[in-house]
Amino acid sequence: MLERINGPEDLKGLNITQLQALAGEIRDFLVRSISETGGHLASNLGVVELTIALLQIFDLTKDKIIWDVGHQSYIHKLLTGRRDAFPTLRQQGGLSGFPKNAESVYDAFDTGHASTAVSAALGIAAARDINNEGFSVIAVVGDGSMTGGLAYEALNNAGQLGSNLIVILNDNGMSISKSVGALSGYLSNLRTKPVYLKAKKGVKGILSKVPGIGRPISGFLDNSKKWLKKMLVGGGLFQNLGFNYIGPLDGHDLPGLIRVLGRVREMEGPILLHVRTIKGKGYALAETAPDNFHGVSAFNINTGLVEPGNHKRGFSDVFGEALTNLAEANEKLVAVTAAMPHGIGLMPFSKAFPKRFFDVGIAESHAVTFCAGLAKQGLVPVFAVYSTFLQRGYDQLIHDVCLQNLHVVLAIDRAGVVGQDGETHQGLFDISYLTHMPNMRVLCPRNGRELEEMLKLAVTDTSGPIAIRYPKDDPDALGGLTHSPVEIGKAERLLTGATGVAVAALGVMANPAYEACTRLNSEGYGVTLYSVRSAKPIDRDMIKALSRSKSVVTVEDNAIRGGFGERVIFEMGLLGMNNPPSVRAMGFPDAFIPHGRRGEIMTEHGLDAEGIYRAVRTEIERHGNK
Ligand SMILES: Cc1ncc(C[n+]2csc(CCOP(=O)(O)OP(=O)(O)O)c2C)c(N)n1
Repeated sequence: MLERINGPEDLKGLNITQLQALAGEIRDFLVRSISETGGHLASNLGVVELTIALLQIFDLTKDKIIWDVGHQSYIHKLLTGRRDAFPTLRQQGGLSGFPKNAESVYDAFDTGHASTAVSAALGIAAARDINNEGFSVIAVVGDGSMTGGLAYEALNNAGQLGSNLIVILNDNGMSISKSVGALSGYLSNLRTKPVYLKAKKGVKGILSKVPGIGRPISGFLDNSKKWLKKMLVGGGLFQNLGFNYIGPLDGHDLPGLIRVLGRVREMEGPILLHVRTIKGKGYALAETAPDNFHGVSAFNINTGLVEPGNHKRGFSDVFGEALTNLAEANEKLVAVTAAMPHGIGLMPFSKAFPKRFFDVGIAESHAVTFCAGLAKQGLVPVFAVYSTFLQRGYDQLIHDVCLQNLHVVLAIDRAGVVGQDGETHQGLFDISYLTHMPNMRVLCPRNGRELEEMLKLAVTDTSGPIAIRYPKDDPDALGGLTHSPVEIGKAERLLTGATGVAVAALGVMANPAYEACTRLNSEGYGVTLYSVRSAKPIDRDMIKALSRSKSVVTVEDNAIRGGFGERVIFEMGLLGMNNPPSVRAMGFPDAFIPHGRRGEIMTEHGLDAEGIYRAVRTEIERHGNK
């Protein structure tokens, strides 16, 4: 049946039995397809029925569904004409793993970061009202994403505006790991509570108190009192925010979902439909270990094991082990994550020091200010966070951390190109958004050993905030090459050549740059290479030395705008020289970088050894250095 679905209109004629069979086919398809390409499996297996029901009831030529985070939008993609593209999922030029306007008219809003859907949906609904248009707007939000403050700002505003808006809370009790916090406790109470309405006089009575509920609801109540009565119990939090709470509903009961959504479509005002789902539903291995199947590399369907070669020890592992070791000797050291204990490498720490470990939920802004509070009282908080998600903490870093010069340590993982998650997840802006903050220091290790040293420095140097940024890459690159002890504000000169062309490469970019420059030097050129470990403070001796060259090549895995290269140009400019060197800044252009493998993207932008070799050689040919 799946092969006959080429757009949402093809679903409309199917009866319940056919739709249920389709759900089974979709699960088979997803498991098979994702086992080959990798991707977000468990979240999608949980929303098969919900997606079918949504596409059955709503008219996507006008109605808008906004998938929070968007990692669970695979079925939506599958049923809106993109089935054949699944073998290309998350590959360069292929199907994106997240909703993309540019990919399909059925993708109403681009997402990737958590907790944005209600805000976006409310904005769309408010515009619809001003424009006198008529369509439904549905935000589908997971319980994990409901731990993000932005979601509550939106609920609060929605309750006030009273616009027609449907929020579907997809509650599987899981974020990537188990959902955390008091709100998750609240939801789990709602979820497990037997649902009766004995105490309430009548559903109509309740609804009539909710502003914006009109005739259509009364009509359907007469027909469906029984099930609705059951579902209107509880949800006090959402009711108090001005939402009409309905649920909890079994998210795998397709007829039930279709029936309720059909009614909900006719209701007025903000509605919160609470749907219980099972993450990983239908694939036993994912049901029992949904966290392992949240985002997976290619795996063996029978064993669930990742294909050999797909799991390598990374910087996150080095960080996690090093931090745990440091915490043995320093009882003030505490670790903070915003819902990413596995990905960020904090599992060993959380087991060794459960009392000094905080998972604050998907709440990066809060995490930063929480760390400021911890630091204020003399603890040494290490907030381990992906570069892209720390963007959420920009103001908190300035206002709560840097302004008071608090000793907060940021361990910024997934810096640079992340790869297959695409635009929303690339860590290409951290150098730009951190280095202009007064008091902030930013270190960039070239390999795992430098990361260990930097971490030790960062937790012991109490003079202010300090960030260490590292990518999803091999921490053992150029393992044989020894390095001098790391110093804050100092670069390391790896190669010394004639004064013509000098290369300054930031963090891990020093590895391909080293390969490129040793090749050039073996060809008889004399290129100087700096491994730049400190993006801020920048090494002024290095700047002076660079300024004596004819040409400087900077290499970074950050956006060039506001990045390291721009900084080198600026610092050399400050020296006020008559004949400053020309500068070629290599890095990422002023554009969003789509998904693909990290290596492929680096190559495409000339940021591998070959690309750097060619760029430096061009400079040599232009300026002479033989
Ligand atoms: C701001 C932000 N922080 C962290 C993440 C990483 N992340 C992706 S999905 C996810 C868990 C989402 O849980 P939930 O919303 O319940 O969806 P589920 O996968 O359980 O369906 C997290 C933490 C993110 N996408 N955005």
